[in-house]
Amino acid sequence: MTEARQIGGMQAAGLEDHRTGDSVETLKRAIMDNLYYRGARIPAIATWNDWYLAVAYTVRDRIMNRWIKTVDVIMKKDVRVVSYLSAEFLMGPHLVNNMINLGIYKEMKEAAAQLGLDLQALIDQEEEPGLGNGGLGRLAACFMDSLATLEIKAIGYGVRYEFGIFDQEIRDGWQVEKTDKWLRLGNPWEIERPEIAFNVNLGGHTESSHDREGRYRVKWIPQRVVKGVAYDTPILGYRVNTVNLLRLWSAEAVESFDFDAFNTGDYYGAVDEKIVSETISKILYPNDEPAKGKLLRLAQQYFFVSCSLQDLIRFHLLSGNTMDTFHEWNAIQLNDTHPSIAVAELMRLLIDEHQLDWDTAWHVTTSTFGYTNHTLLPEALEKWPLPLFRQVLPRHLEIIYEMNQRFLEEVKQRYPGDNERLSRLSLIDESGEKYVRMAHLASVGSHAVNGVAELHSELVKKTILRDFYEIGPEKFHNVTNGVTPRRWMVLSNPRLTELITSKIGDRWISHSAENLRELESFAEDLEFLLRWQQIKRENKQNFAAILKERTGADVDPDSLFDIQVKRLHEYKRQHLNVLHVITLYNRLKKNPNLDVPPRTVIFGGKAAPGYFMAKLIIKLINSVADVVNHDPDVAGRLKVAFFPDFNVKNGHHIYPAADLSEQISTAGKEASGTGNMKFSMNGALTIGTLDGANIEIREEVGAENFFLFGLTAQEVFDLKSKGYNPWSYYESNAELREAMELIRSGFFSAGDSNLFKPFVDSLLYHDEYLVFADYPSYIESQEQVNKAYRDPERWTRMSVLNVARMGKFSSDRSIREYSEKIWKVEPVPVLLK
Ligand code: F58
Repeated sequence: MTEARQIGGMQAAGLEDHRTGDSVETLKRAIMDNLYYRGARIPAIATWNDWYLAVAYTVRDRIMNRWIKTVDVIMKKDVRVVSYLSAEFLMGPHLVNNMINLGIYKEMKEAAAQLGLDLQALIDQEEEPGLGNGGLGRLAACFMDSLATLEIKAIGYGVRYEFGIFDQEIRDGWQVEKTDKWLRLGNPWEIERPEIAFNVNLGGHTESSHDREGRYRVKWIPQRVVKGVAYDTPILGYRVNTVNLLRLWSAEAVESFDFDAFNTGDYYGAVDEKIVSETISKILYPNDEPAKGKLLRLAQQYFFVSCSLQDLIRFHLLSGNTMDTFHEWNAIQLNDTHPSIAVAELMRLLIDEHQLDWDTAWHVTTSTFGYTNHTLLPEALEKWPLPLFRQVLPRHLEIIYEMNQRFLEEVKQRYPGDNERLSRLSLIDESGEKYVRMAHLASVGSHAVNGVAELHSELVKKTILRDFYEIGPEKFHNVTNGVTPRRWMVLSNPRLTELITSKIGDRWISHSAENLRELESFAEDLEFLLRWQQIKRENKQNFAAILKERTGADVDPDSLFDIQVKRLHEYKRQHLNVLHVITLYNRLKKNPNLDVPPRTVIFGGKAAPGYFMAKLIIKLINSVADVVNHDPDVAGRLKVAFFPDFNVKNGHHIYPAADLSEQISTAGKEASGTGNMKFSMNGALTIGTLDGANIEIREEVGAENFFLFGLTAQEVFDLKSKGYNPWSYYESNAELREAMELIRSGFFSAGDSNLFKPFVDSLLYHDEYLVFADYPSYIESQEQVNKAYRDPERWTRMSVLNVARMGKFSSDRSIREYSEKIWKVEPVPVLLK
């Protein structure tokens, strides 16, 4: 039993309260009680969901005491709290994670079994909260796990979207989007707090005046007011007592009915008002695309930011503080620019609502915020058309103008006459149609700016924020991303976890960076390697069964599982992978005796609903799969599958089953990547470019344990500057021509040569992401993969060394770095006595 549990709750007093105790008997009774008293159900008529809820509440009850004690600690001690502001939190299912973090998984499994229930089936019953698009939202979730595990007191603030990321179905090879109704069967993890609610103004105009002391004052007369209501989810750390808070805001009408309208008989008009207000938190934007004029999205961002800041201020004042010390007790991290309106909102709250002068407010604001950038893609940088911005946030625009004027004045002093620099640095883009530049706002309003991997952080300084770097280089940091080993190893890969723990103990689970390397000493132990291989085989078998059930595809667990799962985007180059598949197919057709190991190439990932090319690439993958999988000439040698609806839950089964991890983005485009880490931690070897965190992964695991190919970021830049011509690569490579010709001719589309024309043309005439340029070296690297896989002992050793050397990529390490470099916070343990 762990230390935390020995001193846990009622047990300390020698009582096995059925509300909190951990023994099998107690858990059984608690489940039955929850089924009866919370669910109003008896076993005879209970559905799976009824049982799931009963088990979930039983687990939740065991978190409550720790949660309340954590709040106590924050209230009593003077603790600096981290607030992580993020438009997305892609948390994944809570039940199994909480059982693992509490340390009651085994007991619960036994309790369920004694009640005639299969715990795994109950775990599968949970609908995951898909409140994020991909890497950025999932990073926020890993960070929440690490913050709690490190006992850093933190709050995650975001939006309680009624509909999260769409569910993906594949019909006739195409992606079809289905609304995600995650709340349909109830959510046992959240607690509604109707009394924690704030009004948020939108639209309207401002009026200025002077107060009695002659100070300039501005009043915002909004066009509408919506109310944000808090929904709290406890986030428990691994085997500690700290339970942090995920507070998501849901939008409601200020009054349920507009009584005036109601009294005059306009019943429908009154209800309309309610519907419009609720729209704000209705749906997560599934966009990977240009962040252009979407009024509702700006309102959504402002809505959750304003509620969160008002909440923090309320808490700060409640503790007897004054607003000029807000930054001493609060560190707020902006997860990309989506919450960056917070800079202007905090200024507004401090000046308009709390009467601070500009300079004090500015000092408080800039000392509070840190900003993390997650992308260099120009089309993904948020900017809001000025008229739209004014329409939604008239007061904030005034504040931004004032900020800009003061800021540019300083720049002028430093670089007299450099007007170009001024226009580059201005918070307002005036080069054509006018825009508010959100990355500029976040940079000016924060004391720290960071990228998410070493290369990315360097490129941030050299490209999009270069002028800001020149003004204040000390502001810029790198914090390389990480992922939580609790979810991505312990929960997803119990077999591997057990093997590792049997050799080096379990400290690595919370101290990966320090302990996982001890595994290296087993890399020569043949018995160990054999067990390692068996585990991979079992994981592949398990995943193959799921794939079969979801898609009907039969795949051979003895073949090399070559997997690429991530959002569909041209820069991630799923199509480069497809070109390899077709090349391999052609080679096998020509030479049936070709000495290559059997391969199963698996893809998964969602495309933004409006991203035509990404959707066409999904269709292409499925079309190629259709031909390849039905061709008897390559049977048993090559298979292709598209796994639908890639999400956190599915990821649990996918990463542990991979032999080869595809991390093949154009160098300089993938800020970090985090899937790359999840694969490698589960013993997959990586084929990848020198992009994002791949570079650091390769440094850690060793160049000899990584399949490298492709141009470097510098070479990509140089090639593009001198003028890249995809044709020349096409013409000089026969296998590339052959592969493209099959697609063009309609070979994969029943003779329809129109279907993939946009795809073929885009590569032949533009090839924005240098697929053709990297093709030869990718193919050659895949040959190295084949060679290595042919030698199981060598492959397995490489796999062990990958896992052993991935400790750096635990999100615990990332959070420690943020804590030291940016937030200046330290762990504060929670005791239950
Ligand atoms: C991702 N960004 C980066 N954005 O692409 C990836 O390299 C990085 O590892 C990860 O962040 C974490 O740092 C990302 O996922 C989004 O999902 C946007 C959310 C808002 C709408 C547009 C996409």
